[in-house]
Amino acid sequence: MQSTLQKIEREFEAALASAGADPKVVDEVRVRYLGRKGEITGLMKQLRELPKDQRKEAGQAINRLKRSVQERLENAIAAASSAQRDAALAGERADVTLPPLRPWAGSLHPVTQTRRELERVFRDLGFTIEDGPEVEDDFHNFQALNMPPDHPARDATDTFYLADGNVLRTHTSPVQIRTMETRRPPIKMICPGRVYRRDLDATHLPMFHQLEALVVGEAVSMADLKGTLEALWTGFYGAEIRMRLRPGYFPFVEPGCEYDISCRVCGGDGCRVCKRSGWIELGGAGMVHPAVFEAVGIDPQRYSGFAFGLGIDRIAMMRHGIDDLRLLMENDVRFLRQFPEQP
Ligand code: FA5
Repeated sequence: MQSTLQKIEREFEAALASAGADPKVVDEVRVRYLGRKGEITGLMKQLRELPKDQRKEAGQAINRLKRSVQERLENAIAAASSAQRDAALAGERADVTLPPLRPWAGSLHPVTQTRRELERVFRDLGFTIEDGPEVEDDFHNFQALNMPPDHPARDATDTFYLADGNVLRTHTSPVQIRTMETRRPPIKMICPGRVYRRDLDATHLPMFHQLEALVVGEAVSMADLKGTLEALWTGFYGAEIRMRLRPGYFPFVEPGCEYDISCRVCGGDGCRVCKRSGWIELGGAGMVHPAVFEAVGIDPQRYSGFAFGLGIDRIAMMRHGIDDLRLLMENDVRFLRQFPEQP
């Protein structure tokens, strides 16, 4: 029996040594020696076959071997699992010198960027910024702007009518009326905002953005209008920009005009963007019509004023070289990420 025990012990030691630090193999060794059908467990069963006088001594020897094997297995299992944990931790070690992943920060919509830039120029010129409702009544959107119900100019803008007779405002000009109803001259204000028309193609949106400017005071003249427009566009685009006025008709101004700036793409020589003319049309303008002053109770004998409007989306389009306005309202982030200017 003694030599059998020595042989098992030697084999166990060899098996444990070759298991190394692999917890799975160490456990296989445990099963082979101490499992239900293991070699040391089997020795206990063989005790019964020994002569009675040898059983006690052999039993004690087997138990000694069993305890020693158990102890060495526990140590080996602990060492193997701590080696495994160390290896896992080494694999997960963070390199604190690596640059951090930058989260993608949102940015302002190109129309908002353009609106804010325009507002900055107007603030520098001393204008206040006003607001008005997008659902407007007929009086403010049309009548007070010298467009009575049968006026043909109403057909020029395709209007969204609401069931209660109100409209989605077709321009920002009604804010001129609302401002003059509540404030007396001198007035020097702008109103940027959303407007709506039944339009949709590459240069026309059903919802777009306009900016209205109104200046009212004593002896305000057409020269003031031209000077203000020049200050605005050179402030916005730079000193090399040239501007011109052309006659134009809007019922709420007299005289009325449209204004162009020299094409920024070709510098005025003529190209595809300006349709070979060298000029880009930006909006309408003119001297406030006496009928408008009368509608809001301002004396047209004493006061005069000018107003102009512009399309913010069209300016954003030119500024960023966008060839289809519809891209601006689709809100596809792949498009918007190309204009990453931060607030
Ligand atoms: C007007 O709306 C006048 N209220 C402007 C005005 C104000 C004239 C004060 C005189 C005094 P108009 O319909 O031309 O004018 O529009 C002004 C600008 O809005 C246009 O030059 C263009 O840049 C822009 N615009 C017009 N329709 C659309 C549209 N569907 N989508 C995008 N931009 C548009």
